[in-house]
Amino acid sequence: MALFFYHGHGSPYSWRVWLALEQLRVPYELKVLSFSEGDTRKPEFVAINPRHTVPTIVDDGWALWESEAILEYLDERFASGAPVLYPGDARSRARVRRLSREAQEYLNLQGVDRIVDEYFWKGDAPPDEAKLAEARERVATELAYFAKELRGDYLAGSAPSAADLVLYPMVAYVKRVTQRKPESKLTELIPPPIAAWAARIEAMPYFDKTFPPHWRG
Ligand SMILES: N[C@@H](CCC(=O)N[C@@H](CS)C(=O)NCC(=O)O)C(=O)O
Repeated sequence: MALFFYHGHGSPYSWRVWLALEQLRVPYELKVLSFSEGDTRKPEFVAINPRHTVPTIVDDGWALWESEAILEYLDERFASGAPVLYPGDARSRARVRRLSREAQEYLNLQGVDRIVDEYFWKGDAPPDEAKLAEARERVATELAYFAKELRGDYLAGSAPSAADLVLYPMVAYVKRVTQRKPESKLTELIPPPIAAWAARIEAMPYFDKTFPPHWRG
């Protein structure tokens, strides 16, 4: 039976799993859910995932949600030979988990998410400049931190690890916010090593099809 991948365009959580499926060359059937149509809340999807979130996978009839759990599962189930997304010995693998958590906790939740909230989720109210400045500072600090964590082309060596796939959509959001709100000048916060790292991920042969279609243009 096929592996079904339930995805929502623009979800950073779901994007990381799509990149992982491609990197691991897992055969899958893509099921795109529309947030605006409320697809995640429809009974047929809630029956699969009671938390009604993407990403969700259904592998041979078995459902799994939570992006980081999915990344670990995919690596254990589909990487042939050695792990790909969590490579190396116990310490290297723990480091990938640490970096993934740090990207989520500090860059995303304390930085990018707060900026997105200020600009896009307040209706007609203007962004709170103090909150923006604080979140901007966090984004700058975290991007500089991750630049120092590069080990060769990627965070864990010569191929993207789970940590790279978790981090990438956040950097894409930094670019997307700047595209929609040029006054934010967020891309100025991306240090050259992270810009070059992002360009390497964007050059992956599978990257283009994972790019949110509504972000183009
Ligand atoms: N912790 C979850 C977060 C997933 C999540 O929040 N997904 C959002 C999109 S970014 C979603 O599916 N929201 C739809 C809903 O809650 O109905 C993960 O890592 O997978």
